[in-house]
Amino acid sequence: MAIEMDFWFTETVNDTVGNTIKVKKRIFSGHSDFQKIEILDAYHYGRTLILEGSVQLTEKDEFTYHEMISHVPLFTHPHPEHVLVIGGGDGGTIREVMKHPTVLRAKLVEIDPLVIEKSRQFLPFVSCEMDNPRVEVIIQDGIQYVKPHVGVFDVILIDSTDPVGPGVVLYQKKFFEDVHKALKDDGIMVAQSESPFFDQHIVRELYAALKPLFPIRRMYLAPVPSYPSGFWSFAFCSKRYDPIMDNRCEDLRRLNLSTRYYNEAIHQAAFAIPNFVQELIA
Ligand code: AG3
Repeated sequence: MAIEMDFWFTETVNDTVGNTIKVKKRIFSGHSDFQKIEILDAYHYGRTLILEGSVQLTEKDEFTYHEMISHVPLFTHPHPEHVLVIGGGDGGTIREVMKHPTVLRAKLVEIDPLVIEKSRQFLPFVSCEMDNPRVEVIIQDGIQYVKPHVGVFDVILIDSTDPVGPGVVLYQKKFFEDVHKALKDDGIMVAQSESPFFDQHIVRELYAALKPLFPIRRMYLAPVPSYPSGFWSFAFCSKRYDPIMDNRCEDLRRLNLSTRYYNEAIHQAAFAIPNFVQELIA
């Protein structure tokens, strides 16, 4: 008789800390040209996507991350039409972008085709809008993709992994210069910016790199329980519009979007930053 062993997955956060979840079933495990990809079915979190040992999303809590990376900039820009998502091959960010009727065209540029393929196959709750006719999925290195573009996007969302493996270059100054150039004169960029508890050097360096480029820079926060510390940050960078003064909350009320985390009060409150985090980004 086979012995059922308990199966726990641990994300190694650092040398002395880990995040552990109990797994019901392994759905997929494989290596692409870029990284190790795992999809697990966990008891508490449901379907879980893991890249290079780091949890990228879970069925249970992906909504906070994907709603916040998308709606905060899209409800700040007065009329976002052309949106670029770099990374995010699972489709969760694009799903939220598609809730905006002003968006005519959204491009999803993901370097790893296997992430897209497996998300379509096993994570329909995030990949569900990839076939929307307003979405164009492009398999390419985001760095190379943005380079030739000048002044074409209203909003660019950087839905990257941690700065390891293929994600490293997405934190470098040269890349942000190219992103800045690819935006229109009133464009907005948001980049996921890691945990202010665990990734302090990354947060510090990232915000320092953004400083000379964008006149308006603000950090905002959201809880993502399955990520290290459960306390996640995003870098809001803008050429003209301020997320607190210029938001379109009337439209949010009018559109009656189905969001589970994001709302008018959260839009404002997310920009309240604790003192120890302010020190990191000063
Ligand atoms: N991208 C950011 C995930 C960072 C998680 N880090 C970690 N677990 N150490 C998420 C992509 C979802 N579309």
